[in-house]
Amino acid sequence: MIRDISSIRNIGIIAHIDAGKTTTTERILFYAGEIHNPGNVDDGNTVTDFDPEEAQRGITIYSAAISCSWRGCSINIIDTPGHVDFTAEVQRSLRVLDGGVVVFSAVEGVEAQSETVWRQADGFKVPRICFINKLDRIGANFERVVGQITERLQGVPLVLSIPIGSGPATNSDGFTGIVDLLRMEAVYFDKESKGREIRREPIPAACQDQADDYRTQLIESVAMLDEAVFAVYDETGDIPLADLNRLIREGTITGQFQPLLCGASLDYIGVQPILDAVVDYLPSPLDVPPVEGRHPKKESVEIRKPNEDEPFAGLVFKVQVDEHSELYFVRVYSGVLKSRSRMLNPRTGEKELISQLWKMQADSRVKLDEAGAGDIVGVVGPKTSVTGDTLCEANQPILLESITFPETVISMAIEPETSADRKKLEETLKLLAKQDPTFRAKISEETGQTIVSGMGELHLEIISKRMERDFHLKMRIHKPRVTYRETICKAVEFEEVFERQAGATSLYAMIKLRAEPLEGAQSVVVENKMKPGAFPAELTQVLIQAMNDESKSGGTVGYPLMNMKLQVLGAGFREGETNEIAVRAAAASAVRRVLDEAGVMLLEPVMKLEVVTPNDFVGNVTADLNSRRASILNTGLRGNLVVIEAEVPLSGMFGYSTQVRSLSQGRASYSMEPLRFAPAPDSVLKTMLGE
Ligand SMILES: Nc1nc2c(ncn2[C@@H]2O[C@H](COP(=O)(O)OP(=O)(O)OP(=O)(O)O)[C@@H](O)[C@H]2O)c(=O)[nH]1
Ligand SMILES: [Mg+2]
Repeated sequence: MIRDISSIRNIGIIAHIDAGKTTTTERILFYAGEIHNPGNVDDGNTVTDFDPEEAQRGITIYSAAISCSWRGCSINIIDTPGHVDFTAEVQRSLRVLDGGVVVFSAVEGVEAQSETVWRQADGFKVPRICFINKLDRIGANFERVVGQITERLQGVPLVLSIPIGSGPATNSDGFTGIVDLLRMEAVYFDKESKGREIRREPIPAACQDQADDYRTQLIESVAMLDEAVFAVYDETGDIPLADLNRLIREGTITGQFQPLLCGASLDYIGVQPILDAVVDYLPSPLDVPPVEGRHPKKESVEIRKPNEDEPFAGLVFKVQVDEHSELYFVRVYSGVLKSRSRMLNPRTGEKELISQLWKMQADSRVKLDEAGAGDIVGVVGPKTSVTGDTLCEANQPILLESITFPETVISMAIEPETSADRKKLEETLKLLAKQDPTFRAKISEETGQTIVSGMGELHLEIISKRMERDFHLKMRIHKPRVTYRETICKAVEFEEVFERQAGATSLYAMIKLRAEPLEGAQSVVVENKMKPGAFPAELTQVLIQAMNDESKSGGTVGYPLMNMKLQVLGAGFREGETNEIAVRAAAASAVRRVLDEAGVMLLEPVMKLEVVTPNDFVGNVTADLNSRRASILNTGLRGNLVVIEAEVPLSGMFGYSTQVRSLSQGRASYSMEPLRFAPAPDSVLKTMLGE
């Protein structure tokens, strides 16, 4: 079967919470003919928010990958969550996507999380189009949002449509349709057919001047991209539609601008133009650079082109788990993935069974025999792979860059109510961790309790609900707490000698070690600084591995170590006495000695916080923030609301959502994301050490 890779689009819908991603996705699936009755987030019946917890809360928690087709293109859409606790879902989606649709609310404009996802998309070099949604709401302001995209995001919006009216359609000047600046026509979406019937009419007089201005801007920005076209424009004052479309595509894919559309998805206005823009302007897998990785054994750079004749390489970007099944979402970068085959996971060295392949659609799955380069499919069969793993052909291995996830910032203790549930809890935690790379679980050595950690209060709440609902576990759940980190206070250098007599054999190993604080390192960096040949190669490997293992087991009060570097400067060897056991023992005591001699400091997660409030409540909000050890960085205006930007230790922010509502009669909103780890007040460590 020959597939046309140029007609594939892998796109993600990304935005701040509540901008309308899921609503827009639902409408897209409706127009693409995948569903007959579009659902609504508020009724809890949309395709992509299918999880009961999502339906009930009206928010997206898990990104969902769904396929549909439009004008001969096969589109894989990932609807992502906007809540900051689930940012990792966005991150891993962006990693495997070729293009994005960024949704903005016409009322709230560019919000904190819009900035985060925009920056992430910049990081992955994902070309994108913008959609200004909710133009039917009171307070909608199209031009303000276009301005914010330029100023706050340093974006270059290329406006392709402008709204006709603004605010509720019941007002005389309400939002009723859009002006298509490519064809210079007004476009209206018939309500009866839920927007399926489209009427094109002359531009209303009230919008004509504005439309002319935007059209001129559009033509000028596009004409700049091509000399020949610019000459035509210079002579005739216009550009033919075909040239316009070709150049918009080029400029979008190379990141020179972002086509911008507008509408109101809830009211079925302006959604088909998004689909057209996805097809016309966003890249196919052929338009993005070939994927790069390295040979798992040789360190050489390997490249795989999006071509079915290349060896197969794919990336697992999501694992969906329930009690009975595991579905692996794989982006195929090159070659062909066949069902009933075996593929190598180069990280573990194990071969994984590919027993079934599924195309995920709105309310069904279609079984496939194979999936080709450029596609996204669900795979059943693998057992040990995790998110971020590569799958490839065993005789032509490649290790793609994995996906890195932020450190957890909050944890809580849980205990099963009956001891019969203990084993089940262990299995459930394993499954959940497999699905969610920002979720961790471990048993506390002091109390024997299970400690789970994650990205925020909502994250942990959702996980405990899932354990009860899907896995039928009954648990006692303790209050969430901040997860601290430990680091060392100063640099130290010493020789650690391990010597032991065990019966007739004696063991010996010596390590010369230097440890120093290292700002900005997420974990402990271990470096081998020994001269080649100074110590046997296999034992050097054991030594470095043992250093890594030991530093993962935690610092003086048991929190993970970070921001430090360990350098092995030398090692002592005695024939017949220095073996693996001796080296490991020496490494373990050397790391403990580092902590003793350098002293440990406790680090706490500090969050970036943005509170948006009506002016009346600024005093309340600020006073409260000060009592939470916040430092306020900036106070500015966004429309008629005040935006307060601050940095604040997470430990003071539990229960903030309730508090901020009561301080502002429910009018203020906020968003918060992990920023960095910073030294915690001395008193916190003293309390932990019982001093
Ligand atoms: N008035 C109006 N409301 C809208 C529009 N689009 C979405 N909404 C409403 O906005 C709310 C949020 O919509 P969602 O589609 O869930 O937003 P989301 O971006 O998917 O939200 P998260 O996934 O939780 O980040 C819902 O109550 C929608 O009904 C629109 O065009 N106009
Ligand atoms: Mg959503």
